[in-house]
Amino acid sequence: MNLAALNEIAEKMVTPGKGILAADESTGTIQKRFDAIGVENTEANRRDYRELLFRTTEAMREHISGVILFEETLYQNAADGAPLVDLITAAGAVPGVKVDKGAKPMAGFPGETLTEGLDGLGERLKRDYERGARFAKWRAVIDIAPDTGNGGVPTWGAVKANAHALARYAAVCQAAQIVPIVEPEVLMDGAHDIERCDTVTRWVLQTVFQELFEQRVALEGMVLKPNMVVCGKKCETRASVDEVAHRTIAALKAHVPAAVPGIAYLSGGQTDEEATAHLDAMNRIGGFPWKMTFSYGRALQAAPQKAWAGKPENVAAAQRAFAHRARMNGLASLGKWEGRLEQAA
Ligand code: 5MM
Repeated sequence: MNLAALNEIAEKMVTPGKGILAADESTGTIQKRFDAIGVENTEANRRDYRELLFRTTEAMREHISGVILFEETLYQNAADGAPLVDLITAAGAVPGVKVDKGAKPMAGFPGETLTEGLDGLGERLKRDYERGARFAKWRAVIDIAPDTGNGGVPTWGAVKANAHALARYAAVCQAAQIVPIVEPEVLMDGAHDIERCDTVTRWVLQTVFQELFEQRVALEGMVLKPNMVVCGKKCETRASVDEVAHRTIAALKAHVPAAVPGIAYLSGGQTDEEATAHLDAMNRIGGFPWKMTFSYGRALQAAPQKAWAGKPENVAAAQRAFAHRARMNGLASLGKWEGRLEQAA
């Protein structure tokens, strides 16, 4: 493993003013997104949609440091035959690939999942590297649910198993000269309050970094993709932007070592503007040892998907919508976003 080279890629992924586009929806997830805009989920439509994003030249060049691809997209060509991965590289962004095989029901732990995909991972990474991928992503999913006589969720067994799988994945990536994005996502589904999200997020982060240490993962050669500390979607009380920012920074400061080059948050179902405002507030507060940016899926793509609706005549409008969100989040990564910029657009 060449740690200096891994660190260089990780630093590039969290370049101030830029962030990561998570365009790695699996076929089932993109089906849901396409259903919402009346688009058939064919390989050609998936290609056309992603190609329009990657060809949003200025936004890609100015505000996107890396793109997480679904395996299909990594090996797919644009309509003119050029590998899609080349469009990303030409824009100066780093291509990456989601290598987990999804969160599957965890045997013995009703209501919880364990992310799978370690079998054959080293071999897949070799091919992915040859195709141009320089980082990978693995998402562990931790749900929060009340105690209904079963002790509640998450359980220690599920937290520990998911953290261990994340750490093994990260170790295999680094051995293949690929920077691992380590994504432990505490879901915001449910009615839990922000205090509960805070407690679970801290527990999960602590466990993940313990496992990363035990599995000899070099923290300088990875990027962390966590959730922010937020209220559950169905919680009756809402937390202010300031509270989310302060709690998230405090949780991370307590449980994430300073050797990690950067934090790239997931949006997790927040509205586009919430995700931007929270990131901006954290960067305005500052005083932490890592770069803090975005690795958003929905919060970057909801607007362009709606604008596109599968129609070639809407491509320019979709690209404008994507460019706008990329610029807003780029500013948020610098703590320079203002709500009035949204209205102006
Ligand atoms: C883009 O969505 C990613 C893939 O999800 P599936 O494996 O379920 O298809 C997802 O992992 C995403 O990268 C992260 O959750 C961040 O996306 P959001 O929408 O939460 O910002």
